[in-house]
Amino acid sequence: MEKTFLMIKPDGVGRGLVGEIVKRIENKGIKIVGAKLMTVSEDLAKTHYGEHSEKPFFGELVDFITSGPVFAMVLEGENVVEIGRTLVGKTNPAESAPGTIRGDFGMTVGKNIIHGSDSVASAEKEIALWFKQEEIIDYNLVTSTWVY
Ligand code: RTP
Ligand code: MG
Repeated sequence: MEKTFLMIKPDGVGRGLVGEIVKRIENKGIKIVGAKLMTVSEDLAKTHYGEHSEKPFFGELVDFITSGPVFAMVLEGENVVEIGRTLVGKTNPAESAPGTIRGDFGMTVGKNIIHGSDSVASAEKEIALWFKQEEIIDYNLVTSTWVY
């Protein structure tokens, strides 16, 4: 089954939005198979956002993501990478539709509440970077019967 990586950024955790965001994920029918509150080292931040290392905002992005705890999650479900990005909304909250997490809670691109893997390949890389194998739990979610 497809997996993706979502991470509530320090602004989302600091504003007390973890429960609201987890509720949206559960309500959608997505299975949470890994979750942890954690601080992010500079190394981890730089590796995670490596594709942006030449961008002018890279330093700010690394400072931001290491500035407080994040809530990291591995999610599982059919087509969950694309569905996860749809729940998250567009990169810039100004372009994110109401009903999406960034559309409902974000104001600026620099503090946009949550990260979501942008492809199956990125999801695989990011899950391996952020989670140990034993932190990902295989179990049955009863509601799956009614979702698929
Ligand atoms: P993310 O990786 O965090 O899920 O965001 P994304 O795919 O929607 O957007 P991406 O292009 O990967 O950008 C990564 C993060 O960099 C920050 N950013 N700042 N100041 C700027 O113009 C700018 N552009 C991007 C955002 O916080 C974005 O989430
Ligand atoms: Mg991205």
